[in-house]
Amino acid sequence: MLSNLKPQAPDKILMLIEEFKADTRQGKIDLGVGVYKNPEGVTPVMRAVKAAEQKIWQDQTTKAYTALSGEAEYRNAMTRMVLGDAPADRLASLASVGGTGAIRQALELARLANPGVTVHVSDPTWPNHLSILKFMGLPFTEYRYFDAETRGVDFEAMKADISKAAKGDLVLLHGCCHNPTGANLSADQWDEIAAILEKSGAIPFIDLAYQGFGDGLEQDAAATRMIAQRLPEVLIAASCSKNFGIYRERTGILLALTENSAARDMTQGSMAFLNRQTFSFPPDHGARIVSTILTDDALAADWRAELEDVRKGMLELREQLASELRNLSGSDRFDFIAHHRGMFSRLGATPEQVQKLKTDAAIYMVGDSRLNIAGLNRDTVPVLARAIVEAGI
Ligand code: PLP
Ligand code: TYF
Repeated sequence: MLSNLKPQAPDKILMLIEEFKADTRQGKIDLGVGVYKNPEGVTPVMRAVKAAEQKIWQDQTTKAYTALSGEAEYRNAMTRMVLGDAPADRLASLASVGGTGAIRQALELARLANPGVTVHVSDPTWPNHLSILKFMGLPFTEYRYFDAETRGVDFEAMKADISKAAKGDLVLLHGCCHNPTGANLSADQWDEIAAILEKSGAIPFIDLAYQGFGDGLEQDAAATRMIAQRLPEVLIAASCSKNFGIYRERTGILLALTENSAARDMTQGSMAFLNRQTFSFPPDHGARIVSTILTDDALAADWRAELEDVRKGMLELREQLASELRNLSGSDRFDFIAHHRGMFSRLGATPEQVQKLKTDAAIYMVGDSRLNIAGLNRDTVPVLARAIVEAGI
């Protein structure tokens, strides 16, 4: 049986990690996988996470099973973090295996409710969105998003394509910090998207993997909250991997806003069922870290302060890189780097130019010219800027 298996396409972002490790050159720079790194190149355990783990270690008296949907304390705390004052009578929630697990369960839920569901995704989007959709055999279509000229959003094209989504289709939107481009909608543009969805009856499915990495914890949730207020049905897949720095704990949540409380109860039951079919109880440790932090004023304040430092550090690097490139190139054509938000910016370089950066300068970024801003520090920004100009980008 197993000899019938065929090779699966590898994950190009994860392959870069191995390629980078194998490079023996001094001063090599890793701008590949989307993991936050401090100026020393370390992905730290956040202070509040350490403190929460200590508290859990001291206070926890059992490791018995929790609940299929995850602990209520975690789900309530995350609901508050993502949605603020959520319409609780319409809200179902499910602890998931990372943000990816929430995406998968959201798609499973949509398919359960509507077996022919079509999903609209941005062009480009996070490659795992596409690979999960293909694996599940769900029909999907891409809406135009990135303007290769300005490196911003091609909003007119996006609106035209999203207007084609039919009632009951899912429209997958990045809630903030678009991956891989770094280009995001303004608040007014979000309003226009909400109006289009209100009109068509297509259902927003928001992937929120970088809350707190863009304009701030509250600001990054603003679009999601506005959509949740306005649309009758909304799916939200949120990840705690980045903003709590607990990548390997696999902590995420699926939030589903339903039309009424009867639909909420049915949805909640279906979501618990989906967990049971997949892995039974969701992982608890990361979720408990998050709820311990969010329900303790001092820990929450310390976590928010550290997250703000992380966010501001990335913004400073953006400003520095844009300014170096302005000086070196004698033009403002790289200013988009300062306007982008989150960990990533898509440079708009050709695959050959990306390869040249790797070969000539030992600078690693994803083949589509996505770079991880957090892979830089004050000293490596000028190195990158020079290499970008030398590669003719
Ligand atoms: N969605 C996007 C756009 C992402 O970039 C990520 C990545 O890390 C995720 C979802 C899910 O992350 P995780 O499953 O590690 O929580
Ligand atoms: O886009 C990224 O780099 C992050 C991390 O299969 C990631 O989202 C990349 C690939 C993958 C899982 C996570």
